[in-house]
Amino acid sequence: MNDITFAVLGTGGIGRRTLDVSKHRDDLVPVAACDRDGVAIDHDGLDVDELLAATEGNVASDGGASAVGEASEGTGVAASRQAVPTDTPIDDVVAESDAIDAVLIALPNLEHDFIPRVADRFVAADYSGVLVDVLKRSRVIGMLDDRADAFEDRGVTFVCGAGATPGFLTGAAALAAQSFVEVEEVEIWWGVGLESGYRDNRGTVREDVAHLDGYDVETVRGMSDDEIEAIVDEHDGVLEFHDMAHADDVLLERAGICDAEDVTVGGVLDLTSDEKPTTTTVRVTGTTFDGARGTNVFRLDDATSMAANVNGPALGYLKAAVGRNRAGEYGVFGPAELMPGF
Ligand code: IKT
Repeated sequence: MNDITFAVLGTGGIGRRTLDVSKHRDDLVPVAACDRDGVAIDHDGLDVDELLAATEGNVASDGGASAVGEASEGTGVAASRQAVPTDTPIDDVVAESDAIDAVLIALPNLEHDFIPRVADRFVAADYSGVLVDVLKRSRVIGMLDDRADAFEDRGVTFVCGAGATPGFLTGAAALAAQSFVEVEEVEIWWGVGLESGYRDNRGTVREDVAHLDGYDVETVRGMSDDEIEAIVDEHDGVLEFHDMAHADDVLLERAGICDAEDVTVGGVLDLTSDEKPTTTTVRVTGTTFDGARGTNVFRLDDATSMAANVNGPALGYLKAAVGRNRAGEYGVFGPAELMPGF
């Protein structure tokens, strides 16, 4: 495959880390990055080390799961010598998108339709390339499906939910299901250890706290850092989640693997240690053509970090989508329909 030029919208945990991880692949050329106050564009390839160093310490360092990074006023991307301050960062990238193969949308979904509306701006500018998001919530998938015709008309290949869950682990479930003619249950169970605690991982922790009983995205958005920290302290720094409303269920159903109601997502987040509090596993139970009932298990090594397990797959899905796009396949794809190719 020819080199892939890509842009990153947002330089929170995922934006920064995908830029960093992309340095390990010569065929991935980051050409644009932005946050709410600045944009850096270089079609020959950004100097990622300079960009990350210039912005270091300005954002929560959460290595993986959240697109949210809290840049202090005037100190984000614009601090890089490759960047300029701007009030219109996304439009600035859209204006250059003719020369960009893929765009990773690593922005918080501020309003529930924020990311679909970002996609609209690329479509309106006649962009024909790849868009990738790392969203967790199911309702956004439907909004993207509503836009499938527009994507197909323009030549856009959109991959939604391309992180770990949904993402890598959804894809693993789809693969593990291949032994079975009937899938009964898919259980995704993750473990993440982040000793640096809440203040360094605000985006990720907030996103997860919203899944605890009695909380949702809106209530958590209105909570102060002290309030979130109080919840973390109440749990002695170890939060356990069950039946998380992650889009793995609808993404597996749309790929024809099983019914959404047969999928559960849960896990443990330990903010007191870098060790995973539990091994990340995907268990797929089903029946084979010859009548055996079994459970196929996909397991991540405890040594692999959340940052590795979110950002490698995000770039892997981006590369796979560029392959599809170059082959003329457009529309909306989930992580159970493509094999990531980092
Ligand atoms: C996500 O970003 O996909 C969700 C986060 C879980 C990541 C799982 C990583 C597994 C591992 O590294 O073993 C969490 C729900 N915020």
